[in-house]
Amino acid sequence: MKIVDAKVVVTSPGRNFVTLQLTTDEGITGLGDATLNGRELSVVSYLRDHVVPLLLGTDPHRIEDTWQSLYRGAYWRRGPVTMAAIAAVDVALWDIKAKVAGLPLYQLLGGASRDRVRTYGHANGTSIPELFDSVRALLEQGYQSIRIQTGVPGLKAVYGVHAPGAHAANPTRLDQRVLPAVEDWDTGAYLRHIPSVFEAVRNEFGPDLPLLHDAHHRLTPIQAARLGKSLEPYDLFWLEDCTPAENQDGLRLVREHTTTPLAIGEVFNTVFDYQTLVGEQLIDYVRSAVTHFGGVSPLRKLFDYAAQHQIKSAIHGPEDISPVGMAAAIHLDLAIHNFGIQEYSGHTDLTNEVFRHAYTFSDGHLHPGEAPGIGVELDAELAAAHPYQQAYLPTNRLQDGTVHDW
Ligand code: KDG
Ligand code: MG
Repeated sequence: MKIVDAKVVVTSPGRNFVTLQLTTDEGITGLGDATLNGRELSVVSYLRDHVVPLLLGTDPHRIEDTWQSLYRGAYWRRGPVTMAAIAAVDVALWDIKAKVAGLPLYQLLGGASRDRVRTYGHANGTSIPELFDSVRALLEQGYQSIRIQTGVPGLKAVYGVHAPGAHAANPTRLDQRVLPAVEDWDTGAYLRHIPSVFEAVRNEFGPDLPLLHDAHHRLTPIQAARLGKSLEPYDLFWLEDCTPAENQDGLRLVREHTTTPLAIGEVFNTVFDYQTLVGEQLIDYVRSAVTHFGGVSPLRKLFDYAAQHQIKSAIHGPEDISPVGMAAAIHLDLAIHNFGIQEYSGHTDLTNEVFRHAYTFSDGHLHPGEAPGIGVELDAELAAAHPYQQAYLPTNRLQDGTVHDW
């Protein structure tokens, strides 16, 4: 079997998605997600200009060999653009292999280790009453674990809670340019406010509901240690990205001071980013996405490494992972032993029409479905009717104007 065609499809049914579609000489197609939020076209070029010419004529069954040749052969290793491009190839090849076998991908990964995949959803509110309404809406949708993000008094916009007009999907327009929205930040105000939010949520929803929180890389290790400690009475499922993740050594200090479980890694793209964190058991959950970590093949290896240190999976699953990336994640979630939880925000109806998928959500859980492959079909016409729209993630500044981590 040979790869005879490789298309890179960019579509924006509400937000941008980049998809690689490989076709074999036997007419079998495979899809892979290469979406890198806010930097989408860099991955499109990497794939179209540098990877597609290497793939044409090769055997789609040689997944590991293709992965190694794209990773090692480029000489320039790692980084989000490279690893998103390689991820799309890896997932598209797994999709083809599983379709040839006539099996859903999870069967090729060892079969199901559980009946269904537990998820968490996002509750956001500028105020406590608004946050409670958001939690109630998620509970009605069936979610059984909930991430809590709130506004902070004195700040106009906080990660996960956007003031009207400040959302990433509605960036500020200046002349003809599209510019990122600029949000404001005050670490002291945040640290003083967040424990009272969790106290209020526990008082309202009781002790049993698993609660998560994402600090989005905004704290120093000592600030993160203080936050983890102050949240201990509220028994969090995890505190996520409490400090900029590339400073692996900083997590030792956080770990020494708090028993709040820690989740890290959505911006990581290789196992090397986790060496200290996993090797010294400084975290409890690894957060990388199939889409940004080079695909199913290397993420499976990371999870096996993490398992040796009693660390569980928690694949990144915001709206900017396409249904193709989400499907690949759900197959992996079902198959591995050390599954922790899957982030799941769902997609708009239009996105689900562009990417028709076999995976289903009910009762707070996902299942990948039984369709051969990853179980996603791309509607190319509908995708073409919604072309790329330039968009940026917001940026973040302290009140004196200094740029801060977003
Ligand atoms: O593109 C950036 C988003 O994926 C990120 O802000 C989402 O932190 C995130 C999360 O935990 O889902
Ligand atoms: Mg996050």
